[in-house]
Amino acid sequence: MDKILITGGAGFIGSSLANKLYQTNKLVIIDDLSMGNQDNLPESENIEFIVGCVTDHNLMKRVLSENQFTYIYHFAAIASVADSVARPLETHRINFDSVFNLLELSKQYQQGLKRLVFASSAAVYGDEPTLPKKEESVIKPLTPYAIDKFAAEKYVLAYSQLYNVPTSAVRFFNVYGPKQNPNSPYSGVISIILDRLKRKQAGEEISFTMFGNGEQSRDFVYVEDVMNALELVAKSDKSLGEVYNVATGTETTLNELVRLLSESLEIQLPIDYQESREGDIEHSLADISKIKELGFNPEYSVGAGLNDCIKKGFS
Ligand code: UD2
Repeated sequence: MDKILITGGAGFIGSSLANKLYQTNKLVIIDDLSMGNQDNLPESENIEFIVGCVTDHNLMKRVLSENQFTYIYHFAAIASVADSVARPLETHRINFDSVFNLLELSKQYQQGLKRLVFASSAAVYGDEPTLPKKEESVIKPLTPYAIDKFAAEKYVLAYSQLYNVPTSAVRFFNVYGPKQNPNSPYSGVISIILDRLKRKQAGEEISFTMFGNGEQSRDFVYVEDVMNALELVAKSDKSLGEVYNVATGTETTLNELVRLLSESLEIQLPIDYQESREGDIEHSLADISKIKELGFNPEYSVGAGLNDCIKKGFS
């Protein structure tokens, strides 16, 4: 059995990966439960769950020096761009320093490591309007979140070149799926719409707040497809020292999302239109030809992914 470290493993993407891997691997999961939830994880003797923060050097040193991992997935982060603007220093400690520390500890202690995969973000492209985004498109990080993700990503890839720590990075676009926490105003928009629909169905007087006219679009990628992308990136020789967009290469407007969900559930969700959010990007779309070269082929259209969410979350 491989031993795998997942930081942020009680969060949305980390716990989805843990659920996929735990039956055939030994997992060590570190999460400070700031956004994650231990209930996202199954009870299993294959999972060692550590409540702690990736900024705790002593904890990380103990974990990295006492275990030999085959794969490391680093998802722990302040995941909200707005939060990073409010708390730049703390964001930097969590989203940058922890990565640097992990790289150093991996260099020192992880001689058998096959791959460290770092979760970066489409935020690194900023608001430069040319679409679709290729990995080598103009980078324009505009917020502490994006700056730290980009800097960390660069270090991650440089450690592969300079010190033979086997690394790869992924730039997630808008990932959605069951287990996504809808409780922050900066939660993923699909989790928020699903939450409002659920509450409306339960009889609550509730509306969805649309920031802008709903014609903004995103490249929404279903978490099941993200799991396949992560496996390909972690296991391919070609991906060593490389960064990949993780998306579907298709764009969907918010209006389209609301329409698809309302039709599937036969619920009319009242929309409360508000001013656009400051700094909101109008359109975001990935070019996924690079990850397709590894064999990636997204299986879920937005309609199929949303139906799967409904099946899993509305039972
Ligand atoms: C996503 C990522 C973010 C960062 C960014 C990079 C998520 C959850 N966030 O932010 O971490 O990587 O991409 O560009 O994936 N909206 C509403 N009503 C709501 C909530 C959102 O209208 O209640 C709008 C929002 O103004 C935006 C769109 O929905 O136009 C998508 O918002 P989001 O927060 O899901 O994701 P995004 O693209 O801002």
